[in-house]
Amino acid sequence: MSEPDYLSREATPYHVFKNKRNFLKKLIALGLLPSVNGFASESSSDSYITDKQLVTSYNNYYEFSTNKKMVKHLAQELDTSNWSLHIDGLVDKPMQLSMSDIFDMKLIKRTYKLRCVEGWSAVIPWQGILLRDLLALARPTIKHGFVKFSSIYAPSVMLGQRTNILPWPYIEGLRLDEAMHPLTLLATGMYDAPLPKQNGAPIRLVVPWKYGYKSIKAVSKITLTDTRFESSWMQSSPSEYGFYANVNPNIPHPRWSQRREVPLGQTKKIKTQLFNGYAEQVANLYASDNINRLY
Ligand SMILES: Nc1nc2c(c(=O)[nH]1)N[C@H]1C(S)=C(S)[C@@H](COP(=O)(O)O)O[C@H]1N2
Ligand SMILES: [Mo]
Repeated sequence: MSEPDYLSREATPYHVFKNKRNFLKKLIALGLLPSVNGFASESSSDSYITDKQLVTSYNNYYEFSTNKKMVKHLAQELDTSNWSLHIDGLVDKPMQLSMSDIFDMKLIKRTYKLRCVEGWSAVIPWQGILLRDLLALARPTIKHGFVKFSSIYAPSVMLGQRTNILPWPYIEGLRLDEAMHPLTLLATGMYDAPLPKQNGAPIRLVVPWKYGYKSIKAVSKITLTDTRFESSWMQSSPSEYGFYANVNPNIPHPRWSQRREVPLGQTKKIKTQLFNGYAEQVANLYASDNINRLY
């Protein structure tokens, strides 16, 4: 990935953002809007939801293009009807689920900040299911281990998959305890609507304390395993992208600092927080690890 141009063209001038923020604050005070929940230690000035228009038109989705603004046009070609999500590996009940099976599960809403390793972030209201609820259905036979996620492989429409910019399909992974954490979502929607194709329809992972590349789009397979494996980004750039990829302002990317980030739609950088602001909820996962080594 490359460091971005900090969104110069689509950035909202700061005074526009400020007025909007004050307006939202008034609505919240009047009880007309819920306050943003889900990120514990963000200051209230950062707790605003990013414009849907920005979140749906500035996308990383290398299967389609490395040009963030082209993705929303190209991604419409993917046929997401008749989707099946396979769960296999070290489980009692391997299964193949349709999207209607998923929609029969308990759907929840969560507003999370997504922090891309490139240095931008967005606050997004998601809908979806808890990954732990899905894994419980398949009944893992291991207590410790790893969960491997694969995106769909469809080079006839995913033109990026005809290039070797990344090994395909896009693979990501979590440790089993991270996958079972109650913050970890499989999202089927955003902004109270079905997930747009450019954002990973029909179903994508959302892990808010990790860099955005862990939040794999268009998931078609979930495999439980007792051995760690390499994600697509680890295979393509092992010195730049790790398995854990926890948001950590103290560990610079080899080519840029991770101390700050630009919220989409703003021009002013804000401080990047350890675990993207979710330390209170997730730090215990890493109690026995050196988090400044864990990457
Ligand atoms: N399959 C797949 N998933 C992916 C990517 C990708 O290229 N392919 N990019 C990742 C990166 S780098 C980021 S920052 C987020 C962006 O999600 P968004 O477009 O919904 O904001 O998706 C992640 N998931
Ligand atoms: Mo990213």
